[in-house]
Amino acid sequence: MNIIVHRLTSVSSTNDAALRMAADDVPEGTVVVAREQTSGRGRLGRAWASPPGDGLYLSIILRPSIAFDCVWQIAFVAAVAAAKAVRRVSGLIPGIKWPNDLLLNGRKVGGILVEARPDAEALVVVVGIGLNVGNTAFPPEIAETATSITLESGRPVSVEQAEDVLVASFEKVYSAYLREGFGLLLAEWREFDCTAGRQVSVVSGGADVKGTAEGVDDSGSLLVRTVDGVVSVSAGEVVMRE
Ligand code: BT5
Repeated sequence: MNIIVHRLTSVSSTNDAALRMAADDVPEGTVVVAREQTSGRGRLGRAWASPPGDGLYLSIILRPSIAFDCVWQIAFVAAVAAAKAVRRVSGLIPGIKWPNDLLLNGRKVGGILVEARPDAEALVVVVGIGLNVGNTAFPPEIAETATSITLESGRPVSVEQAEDVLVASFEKVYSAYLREGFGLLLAEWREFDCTAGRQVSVVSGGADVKGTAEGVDDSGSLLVRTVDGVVSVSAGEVVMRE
């Protein structure tokens, strides 16, 4: 994959910019990085706090030869790549909270938003990754749940350094996934899984599944042992209970 980075000072969302560029036939490996996002997006219409200065906001354009119904695997690829990058720059071992939140010491340090468009020729996938790098404060609504690499590690990591490590990590993990398949990647994902074994409550399509998380199955669904047996959850929000 040939990496070409486009740097923007400010943009609504790097995913929006990347989706627009992808429609113009830019090659796989094109990366959009912005210093700030004015409407950074999370999943399901949620916002991603994206102030200028201390956060990394980037999107990578991919054109993988995979079926549309395997696109969720790319979010797992991104989570493993980002977890390895955070481990490298912080010296700490991050956790992945299903499906793809990145945590340091139980607080959210990064998030992943994968969006796909079935193009006329081939599939286009945009992988958006947000990482809190040097942030020392957060908006009140996430002050209790968010953290940054610097806050947890005490290391003065720059956004540029985090970007370099993250892009290199993504390139490596993504090409291994294309070469070796999803099995190996899932094994790596499981090594970072911080949900397994925990008491969880999963809100999924209006239902609330409570029990012990037992990891993910081969289709990326979360397995929860409830009083009625093991339930497989394909989408939802996990709240970890003490
Ligand atoms: C995510 O959504 O975690 C995906 C975030 C992806 C952001 C990147 S930045 C580059 C690219 N361009 C974009 O526009 N987006 C991507 P979700 O799982 O829905 O989590 C959103 C929730 O995380 C919010 O509702 C808040 O509770 C919390 N949150 C928001 N901003 C945060 C931040 N900077 N750090 C930690 N938590 C945050």
